[in-house]
Amino acid sequence: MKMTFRWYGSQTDPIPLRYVKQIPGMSGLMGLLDNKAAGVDWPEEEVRAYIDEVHAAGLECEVIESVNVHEDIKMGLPTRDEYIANYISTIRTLAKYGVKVIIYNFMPVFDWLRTDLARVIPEDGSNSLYFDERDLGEMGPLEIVRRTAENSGGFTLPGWEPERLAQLETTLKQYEGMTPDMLRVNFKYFLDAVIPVCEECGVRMACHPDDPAWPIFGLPRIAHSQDDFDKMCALHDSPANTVCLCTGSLGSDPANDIPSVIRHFGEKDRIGAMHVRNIKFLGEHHFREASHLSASGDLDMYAIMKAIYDTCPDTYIRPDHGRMIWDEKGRPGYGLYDRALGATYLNGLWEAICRENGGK
Ligand code: DNO
Repeated sequence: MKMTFRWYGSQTDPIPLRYVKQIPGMSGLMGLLDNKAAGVDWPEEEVRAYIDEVHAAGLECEVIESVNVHEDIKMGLPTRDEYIANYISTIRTLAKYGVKVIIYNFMPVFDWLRTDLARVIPEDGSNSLYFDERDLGEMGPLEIVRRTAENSGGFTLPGWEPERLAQLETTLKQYEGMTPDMLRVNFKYFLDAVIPVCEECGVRMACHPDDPAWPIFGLPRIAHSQDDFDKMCALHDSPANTVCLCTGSLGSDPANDIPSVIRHFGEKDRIGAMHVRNIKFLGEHHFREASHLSASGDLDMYAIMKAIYDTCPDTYIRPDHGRMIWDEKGRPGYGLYDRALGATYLNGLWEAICRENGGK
């Protein structure tokens, strides 16, 4: 297992890379260029500059996240070929600089969605990302976008590129009538184009689950259960077509038994990377994010780490969203302190599991 950390680049991430390096056991990053609109070809000089900076800090950069898929690809419009060509060019550039896994998603319009980015946890005064479907109904898509932008503290948020969301009304209309199976046909078209390139240059695509793990605003969603990911793997069967198994996104639906889903895809060698975090269920389609500790939420982090150990021990993982603690001001979900605590806790579980099983 390689422990990594998400970092947004020195332009917009207030966390210096040396702080990341100082977290015990941190091997490298799950990086991103957070100023790239979906569909653009990532310029080689920018990729090189980002990765050089990471290497100079003594960290690896073998995983890149949020190479976002243009809506025209998801909608299957004729213009998709141009965006797929850009995507392929970006894959080749990233591979050239040592990237082994690319994390992306195939969610129409919205990447992840919350109804509150800083809900206070009454027990200890910290705050975390929160979702209540009842609030969503009252707000509607335009209001939720407005609020999310307003409450982001001035930080860019992954998957919330202003260029894409500016088209929101039009895009939502274009998706009307699209069924999950129709979206899957477009997904296959994309995978058939990019996976052979990945095979050729030694990269694995890792698809992030829908977050939360059910359809929203009537949009089709096709990545929120084991069955969905089985279908995704079958669309283009290849070791380069993998899952980014995000425990918190899939785990927002209690019907997804996360350790068992990890075992299922780990045994088939279809886990490209893992995002590991815990959540606390508050009711039907209602949850908040918790500290990584099992006792703080409803996911069994020991069972999760044990499933990784047993079935995909060489995967990349990162602590996912943290709470805001100790009065830190930072990007919602991506402060330093709670993610560092999370990484340390997960490393502790890992050491214990290795020892119990005769390893180091
Ligand atoms: C949210 C993240 C996602 C994820 C993308 C990958 O915090 O986990 O933005 O990186 O869905 O495309």
